Amino acid sequence: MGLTIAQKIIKDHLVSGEMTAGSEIALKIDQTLTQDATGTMAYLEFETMGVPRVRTELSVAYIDHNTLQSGFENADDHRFIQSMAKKYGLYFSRPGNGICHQVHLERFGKPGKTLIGSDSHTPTGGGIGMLAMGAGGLDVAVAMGGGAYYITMPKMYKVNLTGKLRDFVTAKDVSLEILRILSVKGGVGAIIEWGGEGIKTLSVPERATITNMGTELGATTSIFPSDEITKAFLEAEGRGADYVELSSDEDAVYDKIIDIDLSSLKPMIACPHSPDNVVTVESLKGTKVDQVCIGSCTNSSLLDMLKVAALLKGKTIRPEVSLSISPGSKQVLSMLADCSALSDILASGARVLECACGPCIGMGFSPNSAGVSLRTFNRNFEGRSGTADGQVYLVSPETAVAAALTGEITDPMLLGIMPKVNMPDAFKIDDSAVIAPATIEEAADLPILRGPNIKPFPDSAPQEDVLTAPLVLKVGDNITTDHIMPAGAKILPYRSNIPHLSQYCFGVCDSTFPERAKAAGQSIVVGGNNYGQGSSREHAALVPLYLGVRAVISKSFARIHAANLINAGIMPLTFENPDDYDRVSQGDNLKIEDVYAGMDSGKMVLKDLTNGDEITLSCEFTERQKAILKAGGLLKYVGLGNL
Ligand code: MIC
Ligand code: SF4
Repeated sequence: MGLTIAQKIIKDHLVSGEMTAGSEIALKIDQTLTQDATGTMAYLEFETMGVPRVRTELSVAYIDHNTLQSGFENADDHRFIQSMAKKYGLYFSRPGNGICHQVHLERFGKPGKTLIGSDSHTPTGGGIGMLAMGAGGLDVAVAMGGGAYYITMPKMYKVNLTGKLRDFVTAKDVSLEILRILSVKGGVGAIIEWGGEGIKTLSVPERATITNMGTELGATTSIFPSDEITKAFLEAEGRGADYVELSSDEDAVYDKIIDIDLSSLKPMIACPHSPDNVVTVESLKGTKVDQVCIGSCTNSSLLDMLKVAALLKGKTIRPEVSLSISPGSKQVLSMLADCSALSDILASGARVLECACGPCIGMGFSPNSAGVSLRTFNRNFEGRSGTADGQVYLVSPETAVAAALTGEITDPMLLGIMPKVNMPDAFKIDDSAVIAPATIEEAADLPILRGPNIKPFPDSAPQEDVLTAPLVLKVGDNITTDHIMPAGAKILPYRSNIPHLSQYCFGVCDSTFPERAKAAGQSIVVGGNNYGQGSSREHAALVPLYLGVRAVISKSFARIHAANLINAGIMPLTFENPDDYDRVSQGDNLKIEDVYAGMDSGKMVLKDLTNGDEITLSCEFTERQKAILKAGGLLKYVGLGNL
């Protein structure tokens, strides 16, 4: 039987396990990346492992999220990460150099290699045929230390593209269309391979937009073949030597095949507050728009920005609309400045922000009260923009420009003729904002620079055989990590200060949760389907751990979050019968006996001491996961000699 692209890379990197969907596999990791919002914690964790230097082929520490420095905290964290990078053998991408995924694609990614990153949009690398996955900071720390990365062997899905996109219909619309078809949980447990004749019409930045947004499907990752288009991109980056050809076998077998005819697609838009709440742009025409943001790791490539500049050229945006543009990298910004594109953008009335995540993570540029904001980003979760009642819609750069020019949601096809924009034959290469690590000899004497905002991380306790605890919070379906541990400019500076962060935990759902959880000592949280979707932030597990949460019971979990809970020593359990979700109420006292036997049999009995009900729970822990939970989390497990 033939292999898919992902199966080929997995086979080449398999450390242990069977390549059958559903079994646990361990992979050798070639490259890692971190960003600053998850990086500080990841490097603190790495430090405790006592490994003198990273053991990957390449590890890069990016600063791109926490770039507003309204106090000492973020600046201190940047210095800490820079000092760690220098000492432990990592490349350091300075603030201003760009968004991790964009820069990694431009300068470091290699087809056929494995990459994990402490950011859920790491699958962007799949645009050049990498097996690139988002992971919790602790998993990235272990990989930096030379340990394997453990995942469940995914199912294989294939999307076959035919035809060619019409002008004003873009890769972003392809992403929104697949979200409309599959929903935010449609990719859980799967790797999505993109193929068919239609992919020959998509450039690397367009492919990367698609693999980036595969994260919103809940997929383990997404991947394109590495072909002549990949080769041309790498050559234009001066990295032709990194090219290897990669394709699936003709007789590769897929668990699901979806066909999309690119020529039939229309401009699409995701409505508040979920990326799969997708309709055509046309159907919302006339909706007034207050703000437009262009950028993020989804749509900030040179190609995107050149198209935006060409559409804005000679025009001015509506007075009632505020437009921000964040180029994805220094390379992009500098090339925009070298041609007249940057002047065209500025002349239109846009505000050019730095090359960073910015508004995407609520790091500035929050919309006005109840403001309608059209963004070329990948997430529109409630409150994420920093304005609690902000109404965020996700669109392509073309649709974003149409709204900025007209003041309302407008089908970009009405803009007339799409100016021709070409990818350059050669990108401008200037790696001066990437700082190389010290040599092993120099490294020994280098200090680590720690600011006062860095507090010890929470101590986890081994799971005991009996758990008795109140149900302190019951939430519904599709709870995101932005619900569990909100981000934004005010909170993000405390990513290395869990006690401070804890007061905001579940703030979007119930601001009284932290106090209640603390008072309970230890507690249980109950959720619906797809609990923990969205980001890779391990803070969504570490902060509940700090507040005493010992188990989360849900109808189903998102992949990275379930792993983060186990890494933190918290049990993710599911209702065997999803309808049993209705049989427990917030405030009930719950008890699980024989936890260890349950871990072995895959079933536990939940007793509701308040209403007398007994409910069967499922858990499918691997031997390693059981050992991690019994040790009190991954850090302790690693401390027992299990790197
Ligand atoms: C996001 O887009 O939600 C983030 C911010 O990039 C996160 C990481 C984080 O919370 O620091 C992600 O996607 O993993
Ligand atoms: Fe940054 Fe937004 Fe991309 Fe997350 S989704 S990495 S916050 S640009």
